[in-house]
Amino acid sequence: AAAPSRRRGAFIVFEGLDRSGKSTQVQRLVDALNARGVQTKGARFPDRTLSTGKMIDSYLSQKADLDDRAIHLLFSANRWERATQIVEDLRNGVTVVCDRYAFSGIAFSAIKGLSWNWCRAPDVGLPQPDLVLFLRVSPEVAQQRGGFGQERYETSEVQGKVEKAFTRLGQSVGEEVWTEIDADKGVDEVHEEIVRRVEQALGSEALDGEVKKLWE
Ligand code: FDM
Ligand code: MG
Repeated sequence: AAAPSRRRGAFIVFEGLDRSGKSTQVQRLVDALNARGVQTKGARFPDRTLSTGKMIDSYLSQKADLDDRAIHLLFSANRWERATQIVEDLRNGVTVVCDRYAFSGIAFSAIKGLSWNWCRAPDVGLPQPDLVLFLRVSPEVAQQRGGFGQERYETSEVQGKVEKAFTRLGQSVGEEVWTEIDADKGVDEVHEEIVRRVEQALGSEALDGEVKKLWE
């Protein structure tokens, strides 16, 4: 007799600009899902604890300079360092909620003038998210939430360009995966909206099948 089928976990990715509330919402979602018995783990990229993450951290904190292509490949390698673990968790029925992914990778590099295809290539074949929640915050609300920090990319010029790149990326994965959330609203309201969207994803037939590969 065939083994009883068990649904895999969902791979849920958050993307968004600085001050969009990503980290807060990732934590809220992980807690809410675990509280209702959906076994869930959080993840984030860049993962600064990995070996590639140390170099990325020096670059972001402006302690080191790196060629645009070199840092791009490090960000991608940082995801590949974790990819096997993510797939294993999903297969074991664990839902993974991730703060940033390959979409940030492409957006932040493409705005430097690197070609779209070149930027996408190293991430082709990574685990494909079942759902991407793009937290869209207006510049006015982001401003009210506090000023920029000291890291690279934390300027309104970069954030404006990255926002345009994200919009284009959403079109490349399709609206059944990419969902925009109005992140100007309060934390609780945004959380409720996210939970509604995640419930749909958790009910999807896709979780009866294998984890797909991104852009393949
Ligand atoms: N970032 C993040 C990239 O440039 N490429 C990537 O692949 C990823 C995942 O790193 F400015 C940028 C986006 C952001 C910076 O991210 C650090 P956090 O979320 O603030 O740690
Ligand atoms: Mg940051």
